Parts: sequence; structure tokens; C-alpha cells
Amino acid sequence: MTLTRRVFATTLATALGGSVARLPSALRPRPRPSPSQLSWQRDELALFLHFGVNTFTDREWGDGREDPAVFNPTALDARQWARAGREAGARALILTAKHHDGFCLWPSGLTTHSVARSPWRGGAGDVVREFTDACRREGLRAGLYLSPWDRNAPVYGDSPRYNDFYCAQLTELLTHYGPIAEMWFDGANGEGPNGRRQAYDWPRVFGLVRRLQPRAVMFSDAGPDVRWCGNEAGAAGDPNWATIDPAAVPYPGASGDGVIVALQHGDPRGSVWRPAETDASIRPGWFYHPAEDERVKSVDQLTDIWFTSVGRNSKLLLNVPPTRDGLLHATDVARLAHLRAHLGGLFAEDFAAGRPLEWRVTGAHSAAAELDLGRTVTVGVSRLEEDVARGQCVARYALHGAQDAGAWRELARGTTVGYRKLDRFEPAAVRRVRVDVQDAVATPRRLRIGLYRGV
Ligand code: FUL
Repeated sequence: MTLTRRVFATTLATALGGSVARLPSALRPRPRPSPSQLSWQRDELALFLHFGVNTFTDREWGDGREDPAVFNPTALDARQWARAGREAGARALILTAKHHDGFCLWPSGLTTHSVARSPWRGGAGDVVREFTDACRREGLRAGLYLSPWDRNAPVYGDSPRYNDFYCAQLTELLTHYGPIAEMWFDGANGEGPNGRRQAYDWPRVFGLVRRLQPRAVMFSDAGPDVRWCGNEAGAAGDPNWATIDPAAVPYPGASGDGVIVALQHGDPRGSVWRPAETDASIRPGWFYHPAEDERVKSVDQLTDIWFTSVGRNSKLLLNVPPTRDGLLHATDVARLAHLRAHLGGLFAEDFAAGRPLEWRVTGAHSAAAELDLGRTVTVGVSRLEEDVARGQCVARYALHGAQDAGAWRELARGTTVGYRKLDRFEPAAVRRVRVDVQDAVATPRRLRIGLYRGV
């Protein structure tokens, strides 16, 4: 869209007294990421830390009736979490400040179900403080998970009162611990201690975060900044658009036929930029369970997840739960280091680096790129990237390779590209490579291309 058209569209929207989203799609400027959404995506990998009373009771969902005295991680060292994250290549960490049991890892003034009633650090400890300090010391961004569902709070289900309570807890977290890069709102919404369900005031919650931490991104099924990818198996959708129709998932935890499809795939005509975050655990559960020590995902499994998350225009939020000691388990830490080394090796030598790329726009929605690698090499992995700061465009592409003057042979084909699309294919000896953008939502802009040997 030209500048004049964009100015017109915005002016028209203002004159209509409505948002740009209400304009006919042909007049609407294509959505682009905010600076915070862009930094969020460029982080590529974040670690998720599920930690709390469940760690000690060996459960996945606590019922809110736990004795706070069970929480006693005698060797807790948040610096070890942050160091392991940094060494794994993660650029952010997200901690469950409160899970569904309502137990707070900080001494919240709103409840007694917290670390303040535990024997840990004599009741004077604050895991959120140690966590945010450690992130900063290791140069990582800190994010927090504050479960809306609270099975301990007596006011849960008494909707206006719990909304006040929840916003007050959120205010504690967003005003006492410095910059928070991501607030994570889970969609699970069960019953409270009185058997009632809560009607959350999401506009108020989102407005509060924007006001107190304008640079934070908010994650939930329904955004507003980052959406859930629709499953916990480590696979973003294919295709995966960063744009979505906000009406398709109107609030966190919404259910219905189209919701999961919308979360997985987004929508090429979507009016808002809301990229998908892929959350998956390195272990079967989200919390630490000793019985799962032998079931930590292998480097091959984690690599597959990398290809189906970061390699599908998503960001990977990989859960690595602290143990009862308050440390990441040695097996998990070693696995993270091996994953980093394995990916480092896979992407170490880019045969396309520095090679001139010939880019031709072949139609209103198509283009072709050709690359001479200067010598014959064996290629088994490709990396395609759009400049998503300017939006997402490619809907369908094919990758071909050829030996010197030989015939073109298809190596891979796919749908969306976005921030990054990774493909693995049968290794082939090629000297020339061609990428055909066969369909796009606008005139395709030059792609970045990387080519690697693969295994
Ligand atoms: C879910 C929760 O119910 C799980 O316990 C976990 O926190 C996961 C990330 O989100 O909805």
C-alpha cells in the first residue's frame, strides 16, 4: 500500500469514528508488529519455569488447599536457572508467579497462600525477586505467569471482587520488580473454592498491563499481543500467519469449532498482528516430578520441536521445571546445552552467505529468487525469512536446486514463511538454487535465504 493510500485509510477510519480494523480489507494497511512484538519474536527461544507447591506435592494442578509449609526449596538458585537459559540460547525466562492453586511465589499482600507462610528463607523469601534479579544479571528478559484461575482465593467466582483482587496482584508484580517483558495469561478457567466460575474483566486486565508496563507483550489465547499456537505439543500451524481476525478468538479460554484452527493458522486477511507462541515442556508434565527423570525429551525430539516452532514463524517457550531443591535438574541442563550445540552445528555453515541473490517480481503476488552457490555442495536444510518488520506476505513457495547446467529438481515446498521457515529434505548436491514465491497476499519482498548441509 502506498503512503497516500495508508494516510487515506487512517483518515477515513478516524472520520468514521472507528478503528482501522473496520475498514474494508482492500483499504486497510497490512498489519505490522510493534517494536515489542518484534523483539519478542527475535528472542526465538524463551524458557518457561513451572514452579510452586505442585513441585512438592507431585501434582500438575493443585487444589489451593496445600499447606504453604510444603514449599521449601533449600538450594534455590535462580542464577542457575538464568545461566542455563542463557547458555541454551534463550533470551527470556517466564516464571509461574502463581499457578491455579493460588500459591504466590512472592509475598503478596492479598493472600496468605504464599512463600511468606513457608519455611523457605524463614518466610522472608521472594522467588519473583530472585528470579527477576537473576534474569537481569544474566542479560535476559523476565516474564511472569499469573494464573487467572485461582483455586484458593475465597473471592474467586464473586466476579467484581475477584477482578479487583487479580488486578491488585498484577499491580504488585508489575510495579515491584522492574521491567517485565511478557505477561502470560493462561486460558484455564475452572471453579473456585466456592464452586463458582469467574467472569474475568479482560479489557481491564489488558489495560492495566499496558499502563503499568507499556513495553510488555501480553500472551493469551486471545492476545492481545501474542497468541497461543493452539496445542502443547511443540508444533505451530502450517500455514502460520502472524495476523489473525480478533473476533475468531474473542477472549482467553474461548472454545468452539474455529478457535483452535484460528490459533494454529492465523488468517492471511487478519486485521491484527498477533504471532503464535509455541509452549511445550522438556518433560511430560509442566511441573517437576521425580518419576519423569528418565523421560526428558531427547535432542532429536527437541530439534523437531525447533523446526515446527521457530522454523514455522513462531517462538518457542520451552518449559524446564525446577526441582524440589530449587534447581534445574542436571539432565535437563545437559539436554539444553546439547540442543544448543546441535543447532549450532546444523546452522554453522551457510552456503548461501555472501552469494549474490537475483530477485525478480514475476507478478502481483509472485516472485522468484535465484542463487549461484559458486560450487557444488550438498544441501539438506533451508532457511527462508521475510522482513517481518514490514509485515508477512508469502503464502506458498517452492525450492528447487540444480547441478551446474542440469535440470531443476524440487527440494522442498511450503506455505507461509514469516519470521523464519525451516525445511529439511533429502540432501541433494546442487550448485544453483531457486525459490519461487507462487502466491502471496501482496507483492513479495526480497527473502533472506540460508542453505545448510543438514545431518
Ligand atoms: C495450561 C495449564 O493448565 C497448565 O498447568 C500449564 O500451566 C500450561 C502452560 O497451561 O493451561
